[in-house]
Amino acid sequence: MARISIDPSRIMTIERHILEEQTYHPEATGVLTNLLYDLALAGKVIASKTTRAGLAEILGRTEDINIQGEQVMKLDRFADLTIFRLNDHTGRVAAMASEENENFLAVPDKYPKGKYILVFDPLDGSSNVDYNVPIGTIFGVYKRISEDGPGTLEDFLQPGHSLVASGYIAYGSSTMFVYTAGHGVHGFTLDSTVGEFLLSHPNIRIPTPPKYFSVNLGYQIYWSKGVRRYTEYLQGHEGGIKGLSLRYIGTFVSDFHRNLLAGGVFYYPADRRDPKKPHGKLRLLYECAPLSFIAEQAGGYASDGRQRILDIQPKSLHQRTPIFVGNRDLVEKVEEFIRENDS
Ligand code: P6P
Repeated sequence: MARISIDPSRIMTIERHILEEQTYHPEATGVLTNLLYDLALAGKVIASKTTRAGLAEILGRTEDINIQGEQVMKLDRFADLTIFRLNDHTGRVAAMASEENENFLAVPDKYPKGKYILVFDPLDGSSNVDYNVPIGTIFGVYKRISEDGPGTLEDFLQPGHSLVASGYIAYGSSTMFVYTAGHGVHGFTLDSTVGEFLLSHPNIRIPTPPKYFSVNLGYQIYWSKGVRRYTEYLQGHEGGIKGLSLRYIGTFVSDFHRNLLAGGVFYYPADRRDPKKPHGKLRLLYECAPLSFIAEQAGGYASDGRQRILDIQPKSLHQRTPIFVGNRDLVEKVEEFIRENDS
């Protein structure tokens, strides 16, 4: 039988990779490195539950309704608590904010406060849990702007271009941890036999030509004229692009991840269905900005249709924004359609 020679030096764990990344930051003290380790650990813990949701009595809904007006899934709650508890005592963060909590989460008085701010969507796509559809976790890390002591609301209201790191964990056919610390995008796949995330996708760049477009066509009649025209362009009408396939899972992380690796554009535009949500459904702080940082680090671009997502100055924790993200030329094209067709 042919011998399989594995060069152990080629096995790059996420811990070793993050440590090497740290060399890009001479001023680094290792705190961000350790914060990213903690998030990778949270990913392993959450992954261990998502693959057994049906067996671990964490399938289904709690009685709670979150700030978004959505029913909280048991796995949502588990993921939210896991990330909070892995980070509340380490002295690396000054405060945290998550989709599941109306106000930001203070670090308990008894624990030291650190220099970073952590924002996260603990379980993106959780409404899909009961149907065995892939789900994910999204996170973003900022440096605090308040001096010291407990974090403040202003620490969170920073534009995405101030992010020092961001990433996501995709719980699908395999569990992947994808992150950037400002020097490219790197993907790791969980080898559950050894419990390690191993480097599987170094230096991810969004490929061209793109293969997919991802949008919920069910809402097409509610979109602006510019977005409807753009969608026809993507479908090949009148001089549009030929050959794009439509893929839409209904989990932002999963749709984003596929387009990151295969090329494509994901969009969740503003629509006129719900006057209470004139800016679409997805949240700026802990969904759109972190993934937009990833997209730009991989050579792509993200816009709300008129401006760069990473330049938007947040005004509140749960602020929503329309988003178009993926290959730069595809995203710049929608800005053109919106300029030409929408007031
Ligand atoms: P719709 C999941 O509920 C989510 O927040 C994102 O992960 C996903 O992209 C979007 O909503 C799907 O929304 O309205 O198409 O079901």
